[in-house]
Amino acid sequence: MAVAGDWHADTDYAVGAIARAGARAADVIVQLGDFGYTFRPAYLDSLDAALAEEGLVLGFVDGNHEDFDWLLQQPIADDGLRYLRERIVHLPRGLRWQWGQLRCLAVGGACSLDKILRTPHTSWWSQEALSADEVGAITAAGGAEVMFCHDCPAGIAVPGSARREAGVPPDELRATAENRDRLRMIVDAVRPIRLWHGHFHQRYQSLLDAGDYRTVIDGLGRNSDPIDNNMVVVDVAALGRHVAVTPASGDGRVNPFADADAVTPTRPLNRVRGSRRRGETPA
Ligand SMILES: [Mn+2]
Repeated sequence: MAVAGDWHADTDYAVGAIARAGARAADVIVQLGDFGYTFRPAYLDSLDAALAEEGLVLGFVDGNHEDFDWLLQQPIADDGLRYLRERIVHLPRGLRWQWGQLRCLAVGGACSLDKILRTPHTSWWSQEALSADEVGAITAAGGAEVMFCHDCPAGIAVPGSARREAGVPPDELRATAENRDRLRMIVDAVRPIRLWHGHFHQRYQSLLDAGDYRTVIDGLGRNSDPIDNNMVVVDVAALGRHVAVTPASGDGRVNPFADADAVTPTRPLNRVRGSRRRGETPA
């Protein structure tokens, strides 16, 4: 699968990303929100045509910059998806599905830091934030191995936060923190091994070590970033073997050299076991 960060309704960038996902032999694209903004028909049509060209389907979680008044009016089909086009589906908050052995969960939403500059129902929508009801329903529905989100759960220091939050009114910082707290409550209940998110427009990877579970967190960049910062292509079958979630041998420390998946040695190392290919590469 290809996983892509924010596109902000940027047709050229999104079409380029879809072509890149096709060239990388991805079978499906999961986009992490700030996908459509006002969902212009021309944007959706262009992406649908590009997806058809590559034989791909795209599912997106909602971000914060989406016209929720329109999006949430679109019907949900029997399979739980909102079909905006033949090959473009919205993954509603709390949607669960299974790919191979992996149980997957979509949790969109985040709070806008620039709300003060925006107009309700025109460029800002209150439905952007996770509600307590949504948190309750999702946490009650059990575990999953993989989560696709727009926001990042509390407890992770996303690079660039100080710059991003400079000058933001305290009320909005509080709302932002509350949404991240709510997402963390979901993560504590779901205990995924991997979580991808957008929203912060930063490509980075971090480990959420909650003591009794660990989650590898991947943040992805935005449109206008180099494509490798916006999109990664991941071998779904190899997801459970990430070096940071695979129990390390012996003392329990995470040591890349203790796992043959993590390195391609130029000369034999006595701990290399077999020749498994590392399952994940940058886009
Ligand atoms: Mn964004």
